[in-house]
Amino acid sequence: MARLIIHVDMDAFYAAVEVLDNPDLAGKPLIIGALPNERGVVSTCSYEARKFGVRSAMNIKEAYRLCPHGIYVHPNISKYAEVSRRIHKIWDVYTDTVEHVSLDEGYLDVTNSAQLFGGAVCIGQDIKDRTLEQIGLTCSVGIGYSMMSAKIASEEGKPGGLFEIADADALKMLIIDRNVRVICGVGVQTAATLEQNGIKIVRDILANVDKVRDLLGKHGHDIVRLADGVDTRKVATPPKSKSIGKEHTFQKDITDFEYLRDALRLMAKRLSHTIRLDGLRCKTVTLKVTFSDMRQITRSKSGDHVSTAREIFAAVGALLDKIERRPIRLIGISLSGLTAEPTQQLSLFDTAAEERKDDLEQMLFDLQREYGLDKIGTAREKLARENLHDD
Ligand code: TTP
Ligand code: MG
Repeated sequence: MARLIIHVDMDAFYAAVEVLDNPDLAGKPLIIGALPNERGVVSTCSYEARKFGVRSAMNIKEAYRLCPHGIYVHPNISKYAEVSRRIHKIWDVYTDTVEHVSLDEGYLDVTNSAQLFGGAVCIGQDIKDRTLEQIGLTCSVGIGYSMMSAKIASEEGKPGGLFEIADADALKMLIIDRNVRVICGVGVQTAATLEQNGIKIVRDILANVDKVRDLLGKHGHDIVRLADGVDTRKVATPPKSKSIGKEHTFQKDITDFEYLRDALRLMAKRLSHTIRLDGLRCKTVTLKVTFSDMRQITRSKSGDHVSTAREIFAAVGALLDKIERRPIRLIGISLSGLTAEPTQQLSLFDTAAEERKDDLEQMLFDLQREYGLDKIGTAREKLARENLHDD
């Protein structure tokens, strides 16, 4: 039986979420990433900014040269993750087989459920409508007979479209004269190797099957199959990630360890928020540090399962106290050994005072879940937030 795969990809995702929060930004060239006076790159930009040639991963200085009148905003990953969770809930209505590729992109295998909803096109249209009504954002939907065809279809309809590629012949007709990069898994390096051997477009791959296999071995074999429209990869709900982390590269190297503690406090809060929204706790807390000479170290602490910001910060703060006091370029935290929080959580602390602090943190967490992570916090956190932004 032929498969029915849907690929959904949000349009200008980070930028669109920022517009949702501040409608004055609508219709303007909006660039999310580093600010022009910082070192860093563009995460994404609105379609208005793309008209000036600005692109994801472009150096921010180059973006500023192309679009000096653009509005430059730091990314706020926890905000996008929150929106992403709501988007995923819409997709989950149509099938149990969903693969979340990133915050804004996913595959749905609707082979068995399409009939129930009036066909794959109806599901695609429904997803677009609901995403607009419930979240206020637009997405592009591709329908295909395989993962690659669905992905190419969604790109075809970008922004805001719905496009279908019914079979291998339709796919080949569409991509035969496109650059080899259109094939999944053909990155810059592979494309360069192929081009050095006179293979620039999909048609060249199909006309030089043996050459591609000789040049690239097993990878070449896969590329030939994909170029021929054969893609048997299955949509797979990946196992929950076993670790989660956050890190920050400073504009200037930092020697003030109190400042570093504030940075860690803020990261601990954000990580705690993320794992608690997923009902998780962690066994190991790791501190990652890159010194000004680029030497990198990690220090870990394992023990009782923890999930609150206070517990995570206590672990990571103690690790920070033990490292050399030298200028630091990057600092980060990762949490591993993630497991589901038991419903009946055991008290991790003995004294009543500490339990009261946990109650307070729980209240804060509930408020933040309701009103947004950055809206509620202490004055100290506000200060740290003003100096830091998510990478
Ligand atoms: P994309 O889906 O590649 O880009 P997009 O959603 O901004 O725009 P569109 O799909 O309409 O072309 O990536 C999703 C988000 O991932 C994007 O909003 C920002 C982030 N991202 C980066 O941070 N760096 C990158 O290099 C890329 C490509 C994306
Ligand atoms: Mg996108």
